Amino acid sequence: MSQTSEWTVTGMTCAHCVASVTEEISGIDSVTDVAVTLDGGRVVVTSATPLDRARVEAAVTEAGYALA
Ligand SMILES: [Cu+2]
Repeated sequence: MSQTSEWTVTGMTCAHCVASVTEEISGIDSVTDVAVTLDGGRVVVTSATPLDRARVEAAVTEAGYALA
């Protein structure tokens, strides 16, 4: 059964930012879908198991952005 979690990412300004965040979060183990909305920085992540904030934060930081 998949889990959905919502996060807010700050610092994204264009489609390139969205692509970077999507790519990094997609690389987290168990993540099956990532939907990023540039306006507002809303990120909805679908994963096979619950995600730790720390793992999402690490991916977002790796992409060059910050988790609110
Ligand atoms: Cu950008």
